[in-house]
Amino acid sequence: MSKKKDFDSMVRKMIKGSDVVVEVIDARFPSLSRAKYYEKMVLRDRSKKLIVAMNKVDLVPEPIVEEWKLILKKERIHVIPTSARERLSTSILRNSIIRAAGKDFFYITACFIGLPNTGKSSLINILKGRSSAPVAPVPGFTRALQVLRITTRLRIFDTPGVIPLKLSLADQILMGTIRPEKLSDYVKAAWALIHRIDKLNPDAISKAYKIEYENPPEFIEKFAELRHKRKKGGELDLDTAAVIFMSEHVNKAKIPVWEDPEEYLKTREDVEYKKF
Ligand SMILES: Nc1nc2c(ncn2[C@@H]2O[C@H](COP(=O)(O)OP(=O)(O)O)[C@@H](O)[C@H]2O)c(=O)[nH]1
Ligand SMILES: [Mg+2]
Repeated sequence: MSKKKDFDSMVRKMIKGSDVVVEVIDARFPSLSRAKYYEKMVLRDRSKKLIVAMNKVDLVPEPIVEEWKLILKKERIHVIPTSARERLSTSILRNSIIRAAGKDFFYITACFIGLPNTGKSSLINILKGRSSAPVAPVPGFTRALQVLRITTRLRIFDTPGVIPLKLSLADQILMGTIRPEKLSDYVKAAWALIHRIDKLNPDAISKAYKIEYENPPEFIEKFAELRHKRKKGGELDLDTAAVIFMSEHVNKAKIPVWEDPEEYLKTREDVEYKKF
């Protein structure tokens, strides 16, 4: 079986065994990072509750977070904006899980699902109170199934991230669901990422790096120069520059970029997340 199929069946099993499913999405990309296919699976089953933690709100201006919260509320999604990094609303999240399960349950089982790198393990670690779920800037680090006892009543499953089929390569790099070093053509991948970010927020890259550019190839060249990345012969080492640029985006969130709620409302379509 392929890795994706393994992950998919594991996630399905965990959803089946849980009373509450917490989907962790990235507050910068609330629509792109939703795994609607699993949301639907949870919402279809009346015995289960869905909570969406919109994590990494520290990376997005508050009014944007508020707009997204309203949009998702209208789509009947119960959203809790959180930041594992700044420990924002993590106790609200814990209480919501317990409340969602209802008072009929003494033991509550919850699972955390979502794309790689959205902060599932980080949030669980905070709920637990000490480091237990491995946290990694490396997407896909959480491999094996992990069950963690949060309180005597609450057990949580941490899951590896599962990537919807329809996500483009540019969106995967954008959201950090793949490791830049694993890509085959660094420079082309970096161009695709720059193009994607330019579409979302045209000034973000030039502001973050203080580099003016007309197009992605020009940016990577100037970035290589800025960072003194050269091959032995003296020519610019664009491959190294491209990997550094992508890694700084994925691991350090160096570029302030997010999905525009207004744009989403204009172009919204019901994206189907297919089974693998
Ligand atoms: N800025 C920011 N980074 C976060 C937040 N939560 C997690 N991260 C970072 O995102 C990366 C992935 O986190 P991890 O918990 O391993 O994600 P998982 O793959 O969903 O389990 C790590 O580098 C974390 O430090 C947050 O609220 N804000
Ligand atoms: Mg994890």
